[in-house]
Amino acid sequence: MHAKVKEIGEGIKSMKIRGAGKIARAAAEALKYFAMEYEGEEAEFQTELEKVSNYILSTRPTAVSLRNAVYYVLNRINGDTLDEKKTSIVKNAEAFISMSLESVKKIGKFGAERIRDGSTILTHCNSSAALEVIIQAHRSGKDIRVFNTETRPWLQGHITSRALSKEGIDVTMIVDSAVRYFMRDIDIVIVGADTIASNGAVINKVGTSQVALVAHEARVPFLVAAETYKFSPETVIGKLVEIEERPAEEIAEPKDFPGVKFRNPVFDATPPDYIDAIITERGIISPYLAYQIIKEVMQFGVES
Ligand code: RUB
Repeated sequence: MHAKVKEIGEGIKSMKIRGAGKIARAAAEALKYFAMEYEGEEAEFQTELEKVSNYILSTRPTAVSLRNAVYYVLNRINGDTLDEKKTSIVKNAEAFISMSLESVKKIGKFGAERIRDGSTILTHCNSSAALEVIIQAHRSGKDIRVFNTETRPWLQGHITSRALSKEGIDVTMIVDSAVRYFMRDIDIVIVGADTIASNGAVINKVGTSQVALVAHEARVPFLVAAETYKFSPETVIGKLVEIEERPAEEIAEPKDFPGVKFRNPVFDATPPDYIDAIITERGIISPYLAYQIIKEVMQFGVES
């Protein structure tokens, strides 16, 4: 396997590179490096490209952004000669990466409009898109406070707390199970997404659906910040979103608990009924418009 591709693949598997947007951009970058540095035979290029793509696709199962990034690059390859194809892959990968980064900025801009001055925001896990909304609201001069969950077992909440504190935002970290206790102090919840299904269900870090349920009970608006490449064309053709289950060791040391079984699903699905809006780079939409987004933006560009 190509060294840089392997490094990126291992980075995604080990979660050194994590978050649906970052893994999508890393996937595009892996294909770019492969194309740039390919020195093999022209006749073997296609087979090698497929191997590399399949390897990248196998790194993590839940975030559709990873697959959408790979198909974005592959479906737009043009040219007849090897050099033309290689150049086209590099161009496509770069176009995906800049589109992705611009989308996050736009989401931040649109989402920040929804944050009222004086608000207390709750977020779960570590989402660059959700953070961008919060940070842009703060930078526009709004006086905000944030509560963020520590996010067991991987503690992505630590990354969130540090990032917000570095921005000078008033941030309080709480344990995941304290969400209902604090919901009375929260004005708005903002989270990210790994995948949005055609029925508008949002798949995000495990615990998101509990946060949504509690917000729904307390009538606190629940918003999702997600680029449109997190919408899943695969779900239109009947595929279910695979929920990644990670090793028990992330929860505790199993040998210290003889006879105890562990389960560690790391994502869950929040039904659209609990979601007030999804902030995309194309605007703020109802979760029930998911099918429309998939149809227009993704053009069902799925390899089935
Ligand atoms: C990360 C997670 C994030 C989404 C969105 O899970 O659930 O909320 O990926 O993130 P993990 P972003 O840590 O297991 O990858 O907005 O940065 O794409």
